[in-house]
Amino acid sequence: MTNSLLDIHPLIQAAFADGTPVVALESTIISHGMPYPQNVEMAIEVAARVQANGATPATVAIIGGKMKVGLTLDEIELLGKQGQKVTKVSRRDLPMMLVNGQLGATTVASTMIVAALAGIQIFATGGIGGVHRGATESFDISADLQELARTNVAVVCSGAKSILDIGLTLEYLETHGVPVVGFQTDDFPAFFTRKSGFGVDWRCDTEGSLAAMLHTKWSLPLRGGVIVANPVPTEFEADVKIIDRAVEKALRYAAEQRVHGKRITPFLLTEIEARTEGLSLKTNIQLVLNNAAVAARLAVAYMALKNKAL
Ligand code: PSU
Ligand code: MN
Repeated sequence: MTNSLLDIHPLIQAAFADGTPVVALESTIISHGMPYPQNVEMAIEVAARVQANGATPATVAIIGGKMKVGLTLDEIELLGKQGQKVTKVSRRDLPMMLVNGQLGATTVASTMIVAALAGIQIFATGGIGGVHRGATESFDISADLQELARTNVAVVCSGAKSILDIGLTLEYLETHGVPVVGFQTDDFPAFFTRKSGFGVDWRCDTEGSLAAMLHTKWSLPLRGGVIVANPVPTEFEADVKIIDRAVEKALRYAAEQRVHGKRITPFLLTEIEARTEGLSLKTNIQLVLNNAAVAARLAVAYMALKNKAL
């Protein structure tokens, strides 16, 4: 890859050269998704989980006017410590951030863009952005959904949080041709819990069948991403009532404070975490770890298929 704005860590360049699988990871989850120091511990453990399952982890961030693919421990620590002071970077913010040299954390949307530029097709995170509750009035629809419609990266996640309108989010994805595939489930997960009350379009029970689907989609080629919806393991599932109560209170507080635009998602995440006394954080960390493992095994299976097809 010769894009001069891309800065790929030597370990990831080596993985590319060897033809071994790489999994992209986002950084907004570190800076805006969790408190310090748990965010840094999570980022390090997630990278280790990717490695333990046969792939090289590549955390993405915007640093010094470059799109960095693969971060050092110091860079992860900086993102975690600076927290919400770091600029949250979605598609629309990317060009200016590459000019002004500020420290930026990438969302699902911008991580997909950078991953695709670098040649990485598999990405693990916690939850995606989506259509917000009340979007018929506010028009608040995360740029993550448009990115899924146009960029060839599979996002392994645990669905979407109930801060969003999950039904409308799934409708939007259908309109834009984004397949939503349940991994070993028929239910679209609601992040903290395994079921949202909505189904998935398709179910895959093995990483091999997921890989075959991705390979077929992109061979056609049908452009765009795929959501691999991987529910939190049962033993780490949160109590629906506690989560629902926290979400309702957080939404009311956000409305009172008139929080909107790019601030709303981090605001709600912080409020929910505070209102569940860290309970939600435990679930959050475990589901990301589980997504990292599935994404790594998917990257291994996808690489094997790609090599066979050559
Ligand atoms: N949902 C979560 N945790 C997160 C995010 C969403 O449960 O950390 C972050 C992700 O980076 C996601 C972004 O891409 O928020 C979506 O922000 P917005 O709604 O402003 O597009
Ligand atoms: Mn928004």
